[in-house]
Amino acid sequence: MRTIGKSVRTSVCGAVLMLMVLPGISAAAEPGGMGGMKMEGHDHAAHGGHDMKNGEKIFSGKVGPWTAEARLIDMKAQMEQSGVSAKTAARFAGKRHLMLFLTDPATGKPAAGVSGKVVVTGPDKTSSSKVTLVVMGEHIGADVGMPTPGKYTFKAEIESADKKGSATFSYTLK
Ligand SMILES: [Cu+2]
Repeated sequence: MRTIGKSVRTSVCGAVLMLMVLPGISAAAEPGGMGGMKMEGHDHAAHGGHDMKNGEKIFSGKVGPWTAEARLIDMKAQMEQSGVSAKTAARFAGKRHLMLFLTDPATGKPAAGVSGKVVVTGPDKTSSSKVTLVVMGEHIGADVGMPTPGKYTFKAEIESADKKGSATFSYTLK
């Protein structure tokens, strides 16, 4: 914990990753704590640099009226690059940060006021989880657990005040 310092904050996605993951870490250190990752209500837009298109593109196409691109960031690799200790980086093993960039095709600008949910189904197909995508500057995103290799399917449902759309895409984790 103490090794998480300024170096993390200067990394591209680091500031936000930290804030998202820290509650989980501290809770895990306390017996009986909930390891949940509550993200609602957090001001992700305040963290600059998070919108750089890093990570791996896993989808591009239409989602309802929007042009969309989905990217996945390997959080452990990201942490390693940021110079934290191997022990700290190891806490992020099996976690990916999912980002969805939605653009208004008429203006080419990031769509405003969008939110969404994604159902992630893992390789065993018997378990799925639902994550809420929260606004993080120019994208909406969430952390997803992808602990085992295989094919993951993402079913995204996106909406704004008067529009909605959905898309399904998949990613094979090696
Ligand atoms: Cu994000």
